[in-house]
Amino acid sequence: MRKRIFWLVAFLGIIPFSMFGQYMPTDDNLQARKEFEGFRFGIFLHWGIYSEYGQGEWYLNNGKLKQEEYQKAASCFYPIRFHAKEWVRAFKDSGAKYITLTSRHHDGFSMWRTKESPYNIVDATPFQRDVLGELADACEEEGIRFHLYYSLLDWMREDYPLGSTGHDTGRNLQPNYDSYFQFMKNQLRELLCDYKNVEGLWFDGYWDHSHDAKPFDWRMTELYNYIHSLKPRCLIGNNHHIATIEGEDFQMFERDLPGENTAGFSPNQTVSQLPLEMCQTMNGNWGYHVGDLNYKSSRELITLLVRAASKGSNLLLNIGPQPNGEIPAAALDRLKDIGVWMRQHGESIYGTTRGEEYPWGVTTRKGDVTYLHILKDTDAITLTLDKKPIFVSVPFQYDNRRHTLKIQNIQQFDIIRVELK
Ligand code: FHN
Repeated sequence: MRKRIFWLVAFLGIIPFSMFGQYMPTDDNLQARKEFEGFRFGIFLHWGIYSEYGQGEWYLNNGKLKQEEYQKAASCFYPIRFHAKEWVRAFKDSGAKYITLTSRHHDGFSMWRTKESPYNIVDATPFQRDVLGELADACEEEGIRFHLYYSLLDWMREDYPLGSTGHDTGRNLQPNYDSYFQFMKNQLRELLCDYKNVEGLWFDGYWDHSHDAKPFDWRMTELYNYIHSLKPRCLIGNNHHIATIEGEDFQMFERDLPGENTAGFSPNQTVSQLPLEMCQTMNGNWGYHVGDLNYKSSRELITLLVRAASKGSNLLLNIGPQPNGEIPAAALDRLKDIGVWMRQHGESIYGTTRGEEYPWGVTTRKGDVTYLHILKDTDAITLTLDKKPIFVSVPFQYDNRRHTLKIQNIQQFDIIRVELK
């Protein structure tokens, strides 16, 4: 009987669904998701003491370095050319609407003034400046949304239970997930409470325990609940390469468009109804790599942005800033080109919903408007529409009987606006 009354009350909506252990995003959170979805373009920043080695952010692991040697890089981290405002203005001019900065990567180095570890940018470097705080302020001033990357795995801490990476750093392992979990909670509280404009958290490293003989319990839902209790509108995403976990607010895909698996990270990743984001590097590395000048062209990056939007996804485009505090010139050039394009064609990207893929390219949508992005070399296209067009931005023919729209004399990279009745 008691059970029946419980279900009746629940059915009438008197008991919040959270009592069933299900995450109920607040209105604020849903609004933040909607805005995030509309942004379509963000900048990912992998910056830390690893940048000094110029070998990418995995150098501690890949170089089989001992932690005492590796962390000496902190004592000479002095990015004399770092100007948060200049960075953020360059990102804003590119048309990006948010940034995601590595607050702490797998090497465990914190890019803010944390009380939880002396291994941080203020206490361990001669620079002594809270670069995360400076970037947070610059974003606030420029109206750019501020998100943070946070590594769940740690190659330095003794209490982190060893996973599949970071075996050679020479630490005296004393695995204790309770203590490590508390450390993460304390750090995340600092990030959310001391920096008021942190609107999103991007977790990474979950996969470090995917091959454990005994399944590892990261206690993600507990962590997510804690974060949402501190800041209900904070958007949480996790680069775990699996289906979304209860409590997440957006879903990300590494080096692949949602539903694709060319990079091999997403064989089991189904596409959810949450806002989507794909991340990709401008060259081949996330962190600064002195030997990697293999940058994708501006045209390739714009095409990726268009294809992401057509899948209903944001593009989080990565840059690995240099140890001297400069954004690599090749990255700045591409940002400028993307900015020029976005100023002209941004309406076909921002605030759009997913479209379709065709042999000649893709579409994006906004209400009754469809944008045709011609991505391949084509002379003419024919498209079947479900409604009659009332406006097409180029000369066209419409067959009323077959409901087909024919457009000729087109060129690669044209964007055609089609408005339906
Ligand atoms: O190991 C990290 C890597 O360094 C980088 O941060 C990327 C970004 O998506 N995520 C991890 C690899 O999956």
